[in-house]
Formats: sequence, structure tokens, C-alpha cells
Amino acid sequence: MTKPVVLMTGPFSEEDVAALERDYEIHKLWEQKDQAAFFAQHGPRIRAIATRAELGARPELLAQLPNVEMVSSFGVGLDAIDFPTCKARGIKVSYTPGVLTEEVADLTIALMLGIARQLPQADAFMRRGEWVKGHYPLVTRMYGKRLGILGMGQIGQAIAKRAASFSMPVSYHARHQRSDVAFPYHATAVDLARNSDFLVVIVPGGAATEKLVNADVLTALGPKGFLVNVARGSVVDEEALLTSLENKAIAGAALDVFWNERDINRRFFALDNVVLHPHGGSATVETRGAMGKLVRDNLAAHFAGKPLLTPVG
Ligand code: 8YV
Repeated sequence: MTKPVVLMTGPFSEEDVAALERDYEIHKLWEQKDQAAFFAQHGPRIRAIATRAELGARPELLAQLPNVEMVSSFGVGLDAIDFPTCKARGIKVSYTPGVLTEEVADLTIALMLGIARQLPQADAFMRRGEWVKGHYPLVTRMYGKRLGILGMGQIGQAIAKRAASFSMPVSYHARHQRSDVAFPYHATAVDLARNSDFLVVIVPGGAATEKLVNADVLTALGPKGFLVNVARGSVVDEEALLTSLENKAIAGAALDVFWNERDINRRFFALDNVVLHPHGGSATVETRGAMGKLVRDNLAAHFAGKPLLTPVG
């Protein structure tokens, strides 16, 4: 039987690629030197796309694939997928919710502690051999401080659950107040920031949330407040953030995501009040393995004529 043709938009783990190659004729877009020639030859044959959240399925790509039936995305972010086109053309979309929730929440807590207790800075102090010369300056307590969560979806709730063990009172802002969540709700991001010592950003990316964390929000967070972004770089006005950090208008920021990934703004490197992390909330062997399996299981369901396991919407 001929294998269905699947286009991969970016690298996956060796295990994922090997498993996909068993069941599909795989083409690797990033390895194509002449993409126009590639699409001319294979575009109409491609029936599914295996993609990553940050690569998505953009209009230019979908336009080259007249017979694509499905997009199976690795990750939960949907901001790079062209949903109007998918809807108009009946292209199904799956993603990998659930399996990465706890992992991203773990990293969020690590980043909060990392910036409050200055873990990378203290580590650098040790490596410079400075301890023999004197003590490291005092840092900021985290437990008991007010945690504001911007976005109260699955991951926001997993972060809130962890915050309870640090005795942190939680409040949140999201587009809508949730009836299934008891935490106090703030009507705006500014109100939330004003009532937070740690402001964690975990809203979806995309046009609706672009620069939601702007200069006003950072001013409201204030010189004792920490910003932690585990959502998308686009949610934060990065110019305003850099200025606030340089002027110590906020206490610090711990960032997993940036505007220009992976070539981030060099101004971050000069700052001593940041913790920088290379977009990896879900990046453990265990969770990435589970995400890869879900990408494959969704593809398999589609080609078996069954409902997708984790469809979008
Ligand atoms: C991954 C993510 O870094 O799920 C998302 O939206 O941003 C992360 O889990 C990404 O999907 C890996 O390609």
C-alpha cells in the first residue's frame, strides 16, 4: 500500500522522525534547497503537515498544498496557523494540549524562583570565585507574595495549583472571567499588575493579545514586581520591557519567550535583573516524547478515518 505523503515543516526528534517514516512518505521542508521546485513536484501529493507550534501552517505554505487534509501541530500555541484558510478548505487541525501542561507550569515556578532568588546570578558569582571575598547580596522572598496570572487556561490553573504550596495568593485576568475558577478576577491587565508581586503571562499569542503587557502594565507592576513570560514574546511590548528593566522600573523579568526567536534583542544580555531561557516550557525528554506521540496519533486517526484525538476547537 502506498504511504500517505506528509510534509514536516521543521525538525522533530530522531525517534519521532523514525516513527513517522515507518508510516508515511516524509518530506522535510527545511532541507529543500529549491522550495519552488519541491512544491511543483510534491505540493499536490501532500496530504498532511506535521508542524511545530512556532512554525504553524502559514497562508503561503497552505497555498502550495492544494490537497492537504490535515495539520498536526506539536505544541499548544495556535498563533502561527492560518485558521481562516483551514476552515474555508476543510483542513483539520490537531495540537498537543494536556501533555505539556504540568511541564510548562514547572518551568514557570523555576523561572519565578530563578529571578527572585537570582539563581543564575548567584551561580555566576560562585564560578567567578567571589564567595571567598564576601557574601552574595540579599535577594527577594517568593513564598507568600501575590501572584497575578494573565491567562487562566489549563496551564494558568496548573501554575496556580503550584503557587498554593508557596502560600501565594493568586488572582488573574483573562478575556473572560471563568465560572469554574474561584480566584479573584481583575477586569484589566493593569489592575492585575497593580495587585501582583509576580505577574505571570500565559495567554495565547496572536493579534488579540499583542503587546497586552505594555508600558502601563509594567508601570503598574512597579519597582518591586517581577514579570515572568511563558506565553509568547508577542504578548509583551519588548521595547517597553527593556526600558523598564534598564531603568529598574520593575524588579526583574524571567523570560522563556521573545519577539525575535532565536536571535533575541542583545540589550537583554547587558541586564543583571533578568533570567533568560530558550523557549522550552515543554522541553523535557518525557514531555516532548509525549507531544511527538500525540502528533503521530492524530495523524494516524485522520488516515484511519477516525476522529482526531485532540482537534482544535
Ligand atoms: C514548544 C510551545 O516550544 O506549545 C507551544 O505552543 O511554544 C512549546 O511547547 C513548541 O511547540 C516546540 O516546537
